[in-house]
Amino acid sequence: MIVGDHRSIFIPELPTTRGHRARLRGLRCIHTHLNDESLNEDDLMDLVFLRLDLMVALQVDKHGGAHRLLAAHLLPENVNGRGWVILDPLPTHEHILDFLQLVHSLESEFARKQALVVVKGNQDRAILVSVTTAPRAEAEASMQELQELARSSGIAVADRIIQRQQRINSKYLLGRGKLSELVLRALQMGVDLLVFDQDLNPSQVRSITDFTELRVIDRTQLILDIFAQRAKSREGKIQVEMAQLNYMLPRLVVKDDALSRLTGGIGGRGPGETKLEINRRRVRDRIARLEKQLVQIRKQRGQRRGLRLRAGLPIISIVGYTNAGKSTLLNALTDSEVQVEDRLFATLDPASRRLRFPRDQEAIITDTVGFIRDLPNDLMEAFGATLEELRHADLLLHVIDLSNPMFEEQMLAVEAMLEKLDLHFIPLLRVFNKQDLVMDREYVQNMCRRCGAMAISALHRDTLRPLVETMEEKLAPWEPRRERVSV
Ligand SMILES: Nc1nc2c(ncn2[C@@H]2O[C@H](COP(=O)(O)OP(=O)(O)OP(=O)(O)O)[C@@H](O)[C@H]2O)c(=O)[nH]1
Ligand SMILES: [Mg+2]
Repeated sequence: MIVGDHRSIFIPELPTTRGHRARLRGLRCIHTHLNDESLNEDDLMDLVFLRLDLMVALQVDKHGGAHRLLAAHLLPENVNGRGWVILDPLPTHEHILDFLQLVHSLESEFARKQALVVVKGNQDRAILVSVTTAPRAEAEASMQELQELARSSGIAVADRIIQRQQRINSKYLLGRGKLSELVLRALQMGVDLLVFDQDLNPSQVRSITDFTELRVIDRTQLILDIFAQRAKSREGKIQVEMAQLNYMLPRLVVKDDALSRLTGGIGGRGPGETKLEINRRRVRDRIARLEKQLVQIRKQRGQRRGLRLRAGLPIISIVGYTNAGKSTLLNALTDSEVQVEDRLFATLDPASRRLRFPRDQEAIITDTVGFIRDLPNDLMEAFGATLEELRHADLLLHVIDLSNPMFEEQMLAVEAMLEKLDLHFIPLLRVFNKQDLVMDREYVQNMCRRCGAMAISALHRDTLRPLVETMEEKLAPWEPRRERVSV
């Protein structure tokens, strides 16, 4: 029971009686309207944002008696572009609506519609959202990649929404109207997670979580989540946790419950073992502790690398966009069985193998973590050390997935990143992979000529011979550098 004044009432945080964020809340709001006013915009917004079972306004006459009842409820499916319906006004003295029956049938209709989104087990389901000023084609391509990222992290994608805007508001990413449509869509699809293609700043997160209980994450958090799931080595795990904490730190000003949703991430997985009620100081302490451990681990790795370098062999590093086929190529070249998967960031921990060339020359060949466009800065720093290994390479094999429509963008993104890492002085060989998926031979040859690349198919070893020969040629004048021997 809430008492307000003649203009408004203040609705506090409400309990969720039916226990799930993707269901109606189990509460009706019944309130009075003076001046014969009908259900207004605010009433309908409350209906949506609070997921009420029913919004009822009682019109009160000048003697204080209720005489008409106005009611609205949500719909499992939009009708004429609207996700709610206002029932015909009812005189209060009449025997009215069987509310329980109404909400019961509504709920089962919602459940039926939600079941249309196919999920495995208790997989998270999400709506992907892009709010962007980019041209449609670019926004679509980026959305496609976001979908791949979601799939790789084990999220079922219920819907994708691209909202193109003239200008992005740095405070509110979406207006209240748009946001209410999104929240309703989420309810209709049984979704309680929104994944944004754009990185959200703290006030944008708040402008959404202030209105809805949906969990909200952005592309960076999604990438971090994939890394968290896939990191196997101790070093990898520490690096990911550090990146997550660093990402979270400036966002800790967000109000508490929004925070727990923000940091709750996907499926309630927080960063590492860390509890959700962490405060900033504890986060900083934790980061400091992890940094110390990292230094320790890297010292040991430095020694290992020393051993390998002393073997006096040239080093070839395979680099490239994630899912380009780097690990597959390493396997094919060296007869190994490094894990290969059709998902983004299958490889996190670099693997090294020996490679013997036909003319008896030998080399060390290493697989690396995949690159991605706009790699989150926190991760970039965290993985800087892994990529540090690349500094010792004598040759970079840049593997590019020629069958991906965005291959040129991906190629340039990787090479820009190499430049940022100051690695552009190392000889680089562009390799167009997955040529078997490109039907047009002439196109392949043209592209090779244009980009100075060699076409292969890592799945078909017979296509690798020219590549192996070229690699050997490029390494032919190789001699151990003095610093190597002295490591
Ligand atoms: N058709 C075809 N598929 C390929 C080829 N090379 C790799 N693939 C497939 O592409 C997918 C990704 O291969 P990976 O070797 O895991 O790619 P990666 O570059 O190591 O990826 P990350 O480690 O995730 O960055 C797998 O499903 C491979 O089977 C190829 O030449 N042709
Ligand atoms: Mg790999």
